Amino acid sequence: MIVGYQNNVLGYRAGLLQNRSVIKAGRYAVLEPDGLVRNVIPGFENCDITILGSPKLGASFVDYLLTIYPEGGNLQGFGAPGEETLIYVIEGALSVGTGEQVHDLARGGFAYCPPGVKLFLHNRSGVPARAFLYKRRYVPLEGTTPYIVVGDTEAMPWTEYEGMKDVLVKDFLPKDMAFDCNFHILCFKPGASHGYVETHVQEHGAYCLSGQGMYNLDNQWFPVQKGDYIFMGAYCPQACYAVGRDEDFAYVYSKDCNRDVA
Ligand code: UGY
Ligand code: MN
Repeated sequence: MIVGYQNNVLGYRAGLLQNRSVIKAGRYAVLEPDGLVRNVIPGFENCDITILGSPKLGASFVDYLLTIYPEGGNLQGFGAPGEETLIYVIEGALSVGTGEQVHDLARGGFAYCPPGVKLFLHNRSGVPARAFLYKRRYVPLEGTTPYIVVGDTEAMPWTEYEGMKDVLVKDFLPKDMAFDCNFHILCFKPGASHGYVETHVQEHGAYCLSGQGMYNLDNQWFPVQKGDYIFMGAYCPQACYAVGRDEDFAYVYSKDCNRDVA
């Protein structure tokens, strides 16, 4: 009886000590919010900050998830020499400095800083804010210079993604060869899907903003939902469809672009 009882307790614990996160380093990863831990990163004060995608996973970039408490942020400036950075506000409001200029960003707002321009973050709103942060070593292109871009994705119109009426996209950065990456929001109406399984050299780090979907990564299917992070490495086959009737499945993601492979 006692052994049986212990087995039940162990079985119960094993059931609890399990989540949906999957790691295939270099290929793909799904990180669900349960199990994410706080990291301590120089320069960030009064924040919960978690490193998501990183070179340790096979990414050429680093993605972070941030909760910035009142008066918290990064007042020293983020972005080492040669690095580009981008912040996207998921929830709440943030004062964001791009070098000398300060912008008040609300949900959906973003700021891109090219190398040499530091990104300053300060939550002056009195309530916590949540944000998705990115950095990557910029790949220069002779004759071009990337520049600061600040925008509001909530005010941007949707456009059809690859001619599909039920898959919509917003692009953050201008079409300009100076940029070696871009950010997008991709939105799948209930039941909508990619038109084919993409297989490409570019990498993605994606944060799910709403809804639920099934994601094909390297020809295995995974359930994903709002709050999950997905890393897709170079050449990782990828496609998804939205699940549910009421809510769109949408994610914000990065994609390298406009450069040859060294
Ligand atoms: O832009 C893209 O490559 C995008 N459609 N990929 C993706 O959603 N997995
Ligand atoms: Mn893709």
